[in-house]
This record gives sequence, C-alpha cells and structure tokens, in this order.
Amino acid sequence: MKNIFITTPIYYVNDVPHIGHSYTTIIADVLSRYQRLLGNNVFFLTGTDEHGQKIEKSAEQRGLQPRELVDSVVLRYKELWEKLNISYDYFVRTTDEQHKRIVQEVFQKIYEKGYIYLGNYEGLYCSPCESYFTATQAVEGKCPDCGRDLVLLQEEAFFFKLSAFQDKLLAYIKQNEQFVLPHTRKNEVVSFIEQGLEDLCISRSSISWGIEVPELGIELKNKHYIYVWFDALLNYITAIQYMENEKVFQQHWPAYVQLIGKDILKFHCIIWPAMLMALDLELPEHVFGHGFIYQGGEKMSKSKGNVLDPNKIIEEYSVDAFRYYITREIVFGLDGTYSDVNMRQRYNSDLANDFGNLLNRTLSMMGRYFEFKVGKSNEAQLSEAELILKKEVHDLEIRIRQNMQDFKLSIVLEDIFSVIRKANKYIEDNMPWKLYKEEQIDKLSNIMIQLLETIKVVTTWLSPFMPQTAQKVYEQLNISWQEKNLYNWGYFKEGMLLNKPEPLFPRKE
Ligand code: ME8
Repeated sequence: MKNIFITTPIYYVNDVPHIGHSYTTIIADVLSRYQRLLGNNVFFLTGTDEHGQKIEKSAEQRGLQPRELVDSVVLRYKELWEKLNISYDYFVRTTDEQHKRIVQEVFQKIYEKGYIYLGNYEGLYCSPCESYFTATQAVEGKCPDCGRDLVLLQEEAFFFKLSAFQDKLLAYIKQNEQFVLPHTRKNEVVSFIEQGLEDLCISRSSISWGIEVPELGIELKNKHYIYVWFDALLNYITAIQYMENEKVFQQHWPAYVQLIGKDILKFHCIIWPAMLMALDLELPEHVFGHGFIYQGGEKMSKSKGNVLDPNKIIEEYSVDAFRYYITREIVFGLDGTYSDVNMRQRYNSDLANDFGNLLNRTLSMMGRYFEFKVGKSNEAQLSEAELILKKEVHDLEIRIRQNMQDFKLSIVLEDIFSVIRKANKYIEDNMPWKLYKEEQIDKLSNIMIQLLETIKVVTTWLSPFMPQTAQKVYEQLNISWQEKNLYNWGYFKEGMLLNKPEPLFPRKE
C-alpha cells in the first residue's frame, strides 16, 4: 500500500466556481478514486485561496467585508464539490488558523536560512488603486485600471532569493523527465528559467487582507503582509501540518501529483519548487499542467457572458455524464471545448446505447432465461470465440494501469468503451436467444456469466470516473460496494441472485 498525495490548486473565492474549476477537481477525484481502488492510501487535498487584493477589491465592490465574501463563496465551492461527488480528504482555506500560523513559521524559517531578505521594491504606483504595475502593464504611463497617472515609488519590502535556485532548478527539471508534465509544458518552463530568474517581492504594505509578516526582530517602517502567492502555494504543506506534526507530514510529502491549469505553471514549476528547495524539502513527483476548456473556441469570461455553469450541465445530463464528458472528450493535457452537441452525442451513443444497453439487455436476458439466478459455469466447454471477452478484459487491465500512470485518461475510457462495444457484439455473435430456443442451457449459462463478469469488471474500472453509475450497476448486479478487487474476473457463482434492470442513462432526444 502506497501513500498517495494528490492536490488541486486552491481556487480564488472572488467569484463562484465555473466549469474550469470543476475540471481540475474532477480529474483529481478520478485519480484519487483510482488509487484507492488499487488499495493505496490516498490523501486528496483541495481548498480555497482567500487573501489578497483580488478578494479585497471584489468584496469592496459588493459592499462586503472580505471575511463575509469568502465565507459565502466558499460554501458555493463546497456545495458544487458535493454535487459532483468529489471525495476530497481535506479542504484547506488560507484563512484557517493552522494555515496562517504555519505560513508565518515557514516565512521565518526561510528568512533565517538567508533566502528571504529586506530590500527595496521599486515600481509604478497608482495611489487611488493602491497598486503597483510593471512598465508593460501600464497603458501609456497611466494606470490600466483607472487611467490616472502612475508615479515611480520605492518602498521597503521582503524578497525571496529566487535567483539562487536557478541552476539547481534547471538541472532538476532536466534530470527528472517526469516532474513537469506534459512534456510540452516542461519545455516552456525550461526556456523561461533559461532567460534568468529575478528575486521575487513577497510582501506588500498596500493591502491588509492577508497574513502579516511575522516578528523577525528587525525594525520596519511599515506593516507588511505576505504576498498572496507565497501564502497560497504553502497550502500544500500547511494542510499536512508541516513543522507541526512530523509524522503526518512525512506520511504525505512529497506529493504524487499536483494538478494545475496551464495558467499557473510558472508559480508551480518555478516559484514553488524553489520554495521547497529553500526548505530542503523534496519536490513533488509530478506537476501536471492541463489545458483549458474553451467555449465555442473562445476563452470564457464574464464580459462575454459565456461562462459555463457546471450546475446547468449536471441538471440536464447527470453528474456522471458530465464527469464522463470532461474526461473522455478532452485529451488531458491539451485544450478542449465544451459543446452541448458533443455532450448529447456522447451521452446517447456511449452511455445510453453502449454501456446502458449492455447492462440492460444482459439483465433482461438473465430474467427471461434464468429468473435472475446465476447458472452453472463451465468454462472448459466454451469455444475460443466464446471465451474472447475474458481475454479482452484481461488485456484491458494491463493497458489501464499503464495509461493511468501516464495520465492518459481519455485513452483509458476509450479502451473501456471498446470492450463494452465488444461485449455488445459478443451478444450478437453468440445469440443467447437462439441457444435458449435450442435448449442449450449450459452453453447459454456460460455465455451469460462471461457477460456478467465483463460488466462487473468494466464497471469497476469506470467507477473512478462515474462513481454513482458504478454504484447503480453494482446494485443491479447485487454486489456490495465494499467487495474488494472487483476488477478481477471470477465473481459470479451458481445460485447468486441479480436484480431487475433499470435504465442507467435514459436517452435524450
Ligand atoms: O489561480 N479550463 O485560482 P483560480 C480549465 N488561486 N481549467 C480552468 C479554467 C478553464 N477554462 N479556468 C480555471 C488561482 N481553471 C490561484 C491558485 S494555487 C496555490 C493558487 C482551473 O480560481 C485551473 O486549474 O483562478 C486553473 O489553474 C485554476 O482553475 C485557477 O483557479
């Protein structure tokens, strides 16, 4: 049994969750459920990023205190995760006392190690907006937000010595081929580092909605708050009690995979690893930067009014159909789109026709020919053509294990559905109704058992992707969810009773 630690980004609570947030979280859930299925000890972490200017501003615009805003939006996340059947083990909020305390402890530790120092930040400052902008962000020397004049300001601030890790990081990424995934993103990170890393300003005096820089025993002109990204990235170790509970921390760290969208690649593949190196901690095994979901070829944005609400899709098609679409239709790692036409097609052809129908017709025949009672099995009597499914199912496991390890989720589903279609063809090829008419009951029973075993195994492999559906299938097959090793062949014994079929995915016209 291995310890497997899986993380998602922690999402900003300046607005309600949309399809993009559910994308990463569903993938993390699929990977977690898959690892649990193999018998591993999983710790699945998700949560929310609640500090910083973005949240402060958003609250102000709504006439709320930041605390009121974050407390209400965090509920929307938790509700959605419940609806989507997200089996997280811990939900971290950066406003948690534990998180805040440990972030301060870590800040102090890195300071003592000499990788944080007090310096001067120089930038273009907009005083009404209380924000700094870089020369490229400024629009003709004016504030990109309010259009007013920017002034060159200097203030004391803390810096993280990112530059000190440039060579070490580059060497690490080049030597560890599997660290930044997929490989195209690795190249992106490498070329960015090769351009040279500058030290990073990690404190702000212009905001107050954040974690205060701890008492370091030095005299400061201003009150300083920790930069929101420095605070947020540490969630991955504060949640597992770094510096406070060595046993828990050692059990989980280093993470197996940290899932992120391609938008936050530099934070996770440059800043975060450098922070870990500053703490003498190991780096995660994989950081996977997946692609973005677009709608109609466009980036989703509030102003365009094309932000997809997962709640609507779930209402129309069911939670599992949504989970299936997201993992099957979009190649993990690449960008993809959500389209209702494709969704409907996947739903009707893959889920209703192929999978739903396989279960339905198998159980109907079991009712008609055997009154739902499993008959005798004698594989020695089966010809090669009749044994073909067993071989397919056996080979499937080998491919699934490899592809899951490589995070090729859509290929896993493609493979599973290929076996499902073969099982449907198996029915047509072997014509159980003909055997029944000819009273070849032993042969018929054998063939039905091949089908039942196949359904049980494919359902088990599908369970990380579609947990509710798997449960429904198990109920119809009269199998307890708690049974172990359901992905193995050889469960059904003579005399076992099955239940009546009920449609899994009623067709959508
Ligand atoms: O960046 N397609 O939070 P965030 C796919 N708080 N995934 C998408 C997506 C889309 N269209 N839109 C968003 C933050 N995502 C920080 C993270 S971590 C220490 C701090 C997903 O609320 C994707 O995972 O903006 C992306 O990385 C994340 O949401 C950004 O969420």
